[in-house]
Amino acid sequence: GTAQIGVTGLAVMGRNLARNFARNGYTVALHNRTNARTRELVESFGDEGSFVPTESAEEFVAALERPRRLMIMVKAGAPTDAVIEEFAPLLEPGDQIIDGGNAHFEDTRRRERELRERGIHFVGVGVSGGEEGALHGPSIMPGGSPESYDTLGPMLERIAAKAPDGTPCTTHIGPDGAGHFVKMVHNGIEYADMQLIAEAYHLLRSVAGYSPEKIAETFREWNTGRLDSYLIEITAEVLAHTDPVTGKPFVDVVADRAEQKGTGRWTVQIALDLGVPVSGIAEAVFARSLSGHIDLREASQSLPGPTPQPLDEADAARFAAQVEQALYASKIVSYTQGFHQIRAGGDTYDWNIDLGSVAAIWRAGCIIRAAFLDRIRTAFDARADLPSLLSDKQFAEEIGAAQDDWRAVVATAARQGVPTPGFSAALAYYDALRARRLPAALTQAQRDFFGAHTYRRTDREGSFHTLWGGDRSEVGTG
Ligand code: NBP
Repeated sequence: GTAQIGVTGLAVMGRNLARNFARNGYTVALHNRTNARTRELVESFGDEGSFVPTESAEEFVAALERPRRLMIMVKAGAPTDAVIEEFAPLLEPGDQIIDGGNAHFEDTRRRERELRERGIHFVGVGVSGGEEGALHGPSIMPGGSPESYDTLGPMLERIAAKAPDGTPCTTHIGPDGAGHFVKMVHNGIEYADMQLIAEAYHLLRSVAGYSPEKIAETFREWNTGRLDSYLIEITAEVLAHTDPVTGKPFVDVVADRAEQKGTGRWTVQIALDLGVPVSGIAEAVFARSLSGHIDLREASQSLPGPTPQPLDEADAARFAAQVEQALYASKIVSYTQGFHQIRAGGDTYDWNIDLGSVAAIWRAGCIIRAAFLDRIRTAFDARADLPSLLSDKQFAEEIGAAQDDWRAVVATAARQGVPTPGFSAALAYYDALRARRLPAALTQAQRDFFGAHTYRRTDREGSFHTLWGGDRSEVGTG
């Protein structure tokens, strides 16, 4: 065969990735369970590059140059296993199966292990950027063996988005499931970013009394500063949009129930297993879940809240500026938590992930792309063992400068009855990390009281237990 890569699964993502490879000069073999999709692609876009359409698994495999690179872009889960089982027996040692779907990283670890025994490189690749990204340049997070990256990497670098400094938004993240793990956390951070933006909108609407158009203007302005990002940009576009049917602001005619596909939930589930406090991401997942509980919400409509206190124009403008500070500070916390999770995953699974490179490849192509990520890259590049993003001098200074306004916003939200779980959780995280002493001392003492779970002391080594049911003397077990 002559094709440098083959793509099977030609729905929106697979089709656009195949076109992206072809537009970059590669010969691309095409395959899809339903052959009509393959024919459609060639009819509509065949002149964009060199395609080899095929209609059977055998024909597809035969079209690939050796060692073969076969990319799967089908629905994650059972369909991915079915496709692997269909193709693996047709492959030879040294060939690569590349899974660009949204697989759970534990599935990727299992598949990599099983295929390694058969001599096949299984490369789990996180792809972010939606269908537009897939066509014009996504952010690509490949795992798998370093050998597989030697030949696949340059191809991914060609089709990936380019950061403002020109570097491709892809890098070898680490072995087996590392790429899908990092993609998962990317999506968790995306949930948190979106929740924080939603809270800022809610406050500007309910407390400052701004119209959606005025809020769109505010976001456009924020997008010229340190919050410059894709999500802020599209938020302004959504808020400025008028529903053509009713003539009302579009945001007012959309049902207020946020759905989810699962990567945010996975991030939180895995964070719980790893023992990493990702409270901002968790609140974002819970906020979507709460919005969907219509029955609960309807049953609660008559619960009392505070009397609204409208702001005059000058106070509203001052408040909006404070909301920008709160949003920025909370965003720093979300990324601090997300990168903590990536480090913890890397340590647990021996992936040796370079955090600066992760920030670097999120600068373009993906949904959370933002000017801010270049600063995160700089922070981790300067010090790979940075205990936390909050220990970076520049971020520490910025969050310190924002904290008065951040507190004022959270206090106003509480007083005015506007839910801000993201802002509030981020502030609580910040204050808990700052605290010299946490009430965890009391929690641990309680655990010793009812369960003899023992405690450590501040003044001596060892573990201790107080005879709570007896004379309350202390026994050392250290
Ligand atoms: P879908 O997730 O909707 O999957 C449709 C494709 O899967 C079709 O090609 C379909 O073939 C194939 N397929 C299914 Br379903 N079951 C199959 C089976 N048992 N055997 C063989 N093929 C099967 O497509 P998508 O939205 O293009 O997404 C592809 C992957 O990329 C997913 O894993 C998704 O999570 C991931 N992803 C999506 C985005 C995005 O923005 N949409 C972004 C990043 C990653 P058929 O044509 O014969 O039905």
